[in-house]
Amino acid sequence: MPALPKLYGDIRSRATRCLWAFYEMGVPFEHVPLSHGSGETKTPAFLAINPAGKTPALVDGDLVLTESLAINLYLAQTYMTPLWPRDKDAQMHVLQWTFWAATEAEPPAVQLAIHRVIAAPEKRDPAKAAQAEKSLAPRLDHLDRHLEKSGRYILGDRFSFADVNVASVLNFLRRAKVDMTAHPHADRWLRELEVRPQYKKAHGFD
Ligand SMILES: N[C@@H](CCC(=O)N[C@@H](CS)C(=O)NCC(=O)O)C(=O)O
Repeated sequence: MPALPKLYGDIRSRATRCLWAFYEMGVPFEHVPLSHGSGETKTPAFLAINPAGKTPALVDGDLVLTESLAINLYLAQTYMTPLWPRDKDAQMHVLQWTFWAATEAEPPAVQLAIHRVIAAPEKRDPAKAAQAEKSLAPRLDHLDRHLEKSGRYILGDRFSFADVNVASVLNFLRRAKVDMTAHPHADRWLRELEVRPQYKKAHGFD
């Protein structure tokens, strides 16, 4: 029997993005919950998998893959889930929104998360948090306007990897106390995704 795909990274890391993807697809996998804060990602054994010493990493047969959102795109295409559309244009829209998440949304989102949620209180810089929130606002406007038109999900009626990848980057907004009243469609969409059982399982909330 072929080995199961192996995902490295614990639930306090971006591995949650890939855990969520696995649970949504219902594909069996092996979870190796390495903790990035404890030196476990800097051992020779793990550095042989990801020389950058970061999680998540995926090993599937001969393939070794890093970058959380790329892992999700690989899973989507390899395991032929309904979350990966068959239509080429829709597939390109999943890529478009995934790149948007990585390049437009994630840099300010991570700054905001660090300075409002993740760092020890004495290490948080309120000015940096405010700057990140300001930078995020037009991006949230863009997503909000899109969701106003598209409807329930990013691709319209169908839940897809566009939703998983974008929401994975923005899912801490409520914890960071971002005021979402100017972004009601994005707010509604995030709240709906966060109550999915697969989302809760990936984040250890179940
Ligand atoms: N762009 C990468 C970021 C990976 C990353 O920074 N992972 C963090 C955990 S969320 C990590 O392993 N940090 C350990 C370190 O930087 O040494 C991805 O999306 O996978």
